[in-house]
Amino acid sequence: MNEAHPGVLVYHSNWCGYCARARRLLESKGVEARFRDVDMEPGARDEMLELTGRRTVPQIFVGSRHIGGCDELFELDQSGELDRILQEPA
Ligand SMILES: N[C@@H](CCC(=O)N[C@@H](CS)C(=O)NCC(=O)O)C(=O)O
Repeated sequence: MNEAHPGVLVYHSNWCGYCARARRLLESKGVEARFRDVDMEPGARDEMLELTGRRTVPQIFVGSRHIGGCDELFELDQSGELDRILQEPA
């Protein structure tokens, strides 16, 4: 992904298997995501809850679009939609 495409932001925690799975999928696509650790970064968990209404990690954003968690990321990938979203102009 380059500067012309939307940035990817992942709220995550280090001990979370779903987070690792989501991260591997994004890495396999060459996506350089930013990560916010909800356990280590003050305010990150509250921020995630406020933005998504959800308490589980990961929560994934492509630009301002809330993708959801790991399962939703994989569903989007299987339908081919994820690649399209990642290619949208920023
Ligand atoms: N179906 C969700 C599962 C996510 C999930 O269960 N995450 C765990 C950590 S691996 C979690 O946040 N647990 C805390 C909680 O349930 O409050 C996804 O695909 O993202």
